Amino acid sequence: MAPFGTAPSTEETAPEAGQLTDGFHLVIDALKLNGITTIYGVPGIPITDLGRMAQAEGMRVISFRHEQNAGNAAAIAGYLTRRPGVCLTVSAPGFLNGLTALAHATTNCWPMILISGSSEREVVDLQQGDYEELDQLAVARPLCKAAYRVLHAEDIGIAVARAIRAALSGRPGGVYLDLPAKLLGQAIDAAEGAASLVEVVDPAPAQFPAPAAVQRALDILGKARKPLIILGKGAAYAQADDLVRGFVEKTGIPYIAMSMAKGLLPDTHPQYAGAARSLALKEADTVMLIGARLNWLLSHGKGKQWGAPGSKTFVQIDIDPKEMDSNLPVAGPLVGDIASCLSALLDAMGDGWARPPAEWTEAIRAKCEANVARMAPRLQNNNVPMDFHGALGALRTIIKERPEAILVNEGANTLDFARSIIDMYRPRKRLDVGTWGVMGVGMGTAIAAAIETGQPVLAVEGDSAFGFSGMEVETICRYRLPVCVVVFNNGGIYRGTDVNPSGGPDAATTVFVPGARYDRMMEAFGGVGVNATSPDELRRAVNEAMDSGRPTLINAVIDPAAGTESGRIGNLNPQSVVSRK
Ligand code: ADP
Ligand code: TZD
Ligand code: MG
Repeated sequence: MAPFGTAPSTEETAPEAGQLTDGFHLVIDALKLNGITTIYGVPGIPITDLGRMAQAEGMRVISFRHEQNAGNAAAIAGYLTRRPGVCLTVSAPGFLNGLTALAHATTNCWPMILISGSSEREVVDLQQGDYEELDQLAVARPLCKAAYRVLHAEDIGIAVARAIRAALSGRPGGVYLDLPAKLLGQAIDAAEGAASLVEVVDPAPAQFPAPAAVQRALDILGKARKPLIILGKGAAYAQADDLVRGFVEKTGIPYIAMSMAKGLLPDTHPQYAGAARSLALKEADTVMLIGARLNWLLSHGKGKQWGAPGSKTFVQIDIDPKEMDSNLPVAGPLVGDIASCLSALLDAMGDGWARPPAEWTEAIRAKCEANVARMAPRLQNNNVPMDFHGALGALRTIIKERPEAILVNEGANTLDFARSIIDMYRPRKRLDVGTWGVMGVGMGTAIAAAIETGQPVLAVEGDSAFGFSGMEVETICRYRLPVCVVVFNNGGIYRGTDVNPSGGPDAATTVFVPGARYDRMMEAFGGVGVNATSPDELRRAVNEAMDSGRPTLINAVIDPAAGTESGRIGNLNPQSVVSRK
């Protein structure tokens, strides 16, 4: 893929005098000129022909069964490629279906552009009741980084350029682009149209931290007796993998990785403190956040798991200056992009950097080894029905043997157990529910991962989580994608054992049809379906799927009683104070 600013101009010869172009073609040309070659979406009025023409013009147009899944695909495509993922939808309901994903992308700091067709302004503003009428621009605005509408064909070039720059610059995020139906059919002189296109130059410019900020951060780290680094998905997004490794190794500081930062350095790295997370968070005196926010996923830096209040000094690298002091004071703020900040730190460190006291690093090492040894036998169990440890023990080996594969993961117990059990070995290979913990990202994420990377995908899905986007197994089959979905079927949300407390005939609120056979959904569309009841069967079926590259869904039968309420975040459930008999 050509970097921005170097994309070759379209090879077509210059338009002749009198030749026309239109809004449809200008949108396609503007995207292509900026290296955007894939669109995820759902067709319909007024953008059906836009999709057809984009395909005719050589773009990859992936049609989904629901816009939310197309949007989730675009969101993760942005994360994986550092180029905005594009989702294309119809007006009002299609737009709203895509909007959840746009908000999700913005929350996760991923570049994405939602392009929706819309009704004419004249009708919308007078509320005259058009087909699928909605003031989409107003609705989108609070949910994304920027929202633009284009009314004239000659403005399409600049609008697409603005959308790309808004999505990628500074803290990345979602952008909405509103294209009224009439715009697409507007004709203008082809030469004028070609001249109106804009190739964005350097949309995510390097942002260097001030030397004084670099020195301040190093002074703090140099004084630390028990330092800890936390790598977040911002660091994975930055694609500064060598610098991250170089910095971590040169400092000698133990590190933990947030969920999607796992594998940025291999989880088997000697400085990885993942298996000693509790000890490391509690005991550390200095914590350096690299592309990670001190949000709920880190309990805001507060509470028992963080040791005594005020016991930590924070250093933080983030591209967004407002992120500093968001939850606790940051003594060493480093505002800039991760690559620039880390190279500045490495330069300023020189050769004489003193590694942290061995007492600290040894204590963490010992704790990791003890915890790993304690867990090992549980991961080898071959129980029937399977528990989470037995099933995930099998998948853990598969990812170890196939480190290039992409792991998609959602659910509650299925998510929490997989995150801690499955080691990752390469950057950006673990894709999950992100900052909001959204159920339903699974199939869109798996599809975009396969399309954007060409690597095999293993999607490990809770049965509830899978249900949110399950119809996209047809999309997986239609595009013949190398995706193996494993549904952890425990018959419900958290567990499959709840009963209706009223004693009435309705099912309990958290359970599904017992003994469901999700594998048959895949067979309905020509894919491979397997029912696996033991870790051995599961291992065999996944290996076969990964070897063949055929779309596969494995229904992994999990003990309905094996899970816990809300997985690891049960403490976030509010407690009722009323007890009624
Ligand atoms: P995690 O969930 O893994 O803890 P978050 O999504 O909370 O990660 O945090 C990611 C952070 O990374 C955001 O605050 C974002 O501003 C920041 N970020 C994203 N890209 C870059 C970059 N290129 N350089 C520096 N910071 C970045
Ligand atoms: N809706 C959305 C969009 N996101 C959510 N996170 C939820 C609802 C609530 N929710 C969770 O937080 S996890 C979960 C839901 C519905 C499903 C858990 O069940 P599962 O996983 O089958 O996917 P386990 O393995 O049974 O715990
Ligand atoms: Mg379940």
